[in-house]
Amino acid sequence: LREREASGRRMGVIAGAASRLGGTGGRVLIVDDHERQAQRIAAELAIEHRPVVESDPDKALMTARGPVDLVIVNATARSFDGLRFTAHLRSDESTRHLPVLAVVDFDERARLVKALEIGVNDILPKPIDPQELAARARTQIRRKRYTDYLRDNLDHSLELAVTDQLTGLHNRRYMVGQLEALVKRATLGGDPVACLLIDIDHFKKINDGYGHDVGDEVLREFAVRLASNVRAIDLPCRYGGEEFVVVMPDTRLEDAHRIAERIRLHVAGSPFRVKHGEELLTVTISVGVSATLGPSERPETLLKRADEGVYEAKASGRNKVVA
Ligand code: GH3
Ligand code: MG
Ligand code: MG
Ligand code: MG
Repeated sequence: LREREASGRRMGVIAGAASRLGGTGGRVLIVDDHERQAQRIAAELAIEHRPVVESDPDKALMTARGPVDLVIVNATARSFDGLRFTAHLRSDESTRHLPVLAVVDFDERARLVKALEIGVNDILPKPIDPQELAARARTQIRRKRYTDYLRDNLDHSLELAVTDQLTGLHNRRYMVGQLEALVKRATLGGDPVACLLIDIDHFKKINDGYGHDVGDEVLREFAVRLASNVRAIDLPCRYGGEEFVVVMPDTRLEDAHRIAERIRLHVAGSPFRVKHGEELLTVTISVGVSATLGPSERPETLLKRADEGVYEAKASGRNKVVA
């Protein structure tokens, strides 16, 4: 008990030290049923990190799903198999990236090799040397921070690559990729794909009359109305400028036509509020609709027929849907 009180006091001092270090400290989960060894590791790590000890592997797996930066597991625990525990960590999506240090006796070569094979990031040989523990833990946490940073950046870049920045809809590149896959599937005997091409009527007049910023506001408001009037499976995208495409999987021409009509009415039916509500603008759209016809269909031909629909809608007075 005295030992625990001492380490508790030490942790209190240390928590302050860790925060002064400006976040170089990490949360370390120590999975060990050997209490004395676990407390010794925890006390050493508390100088720099926030350690937590768990002797039950099931509880440890739950804890590992939370904010943890490093797992230290006793590979020769008595009441559970530390390597099986590591394999569990590796098989769970939310914990598979966690660095793992395995505490193992250096003489136990077979166990050591098994630990490395199972994918522990490093070995912590017994008897545990405090400085070695600190160095190995720090290295793993630093590496994790870096890979987390790279992963976040990659996610962000991937998101940017498929999103239209003005409206938040999918961009043209993403749309083309999805359309290619869906049309291919349709031509191989799969479900039909439909496509809407939407062009805002006299958009140039909005820009000329109210300014480019108001034009942008209209595009954003249109994107909101568009997204709220298609189904969850549909892909509303900004095709470029004031043109939009909706790719509709598993959809027949008649159904696409009906949805296009609903969008048209929802746009023309109530004016757009722009300039913080000061100005009300009536906006209309012309829509061309197409759907896959047969085995020779290509994404380009599908888009071309939708474009011909738009042309016809414009020629016959705008604010129309032509299939
Ligand atoms: P129509 O009814 O025949 O489609 O006429 P329109 O004026 O809509 O068509 P046009 O293609 O002549 O003009 C489209 C305009 O959209 C021209 C371009 O400056 C403007 N535009 C393109 N991208 C943007 C944008 O991101 N923001 C704004 N505000 N305007 C844009
Ligand atoms: Mg246009
Ligand atoms: Mg035009
Ligand atoms: Mg236009």
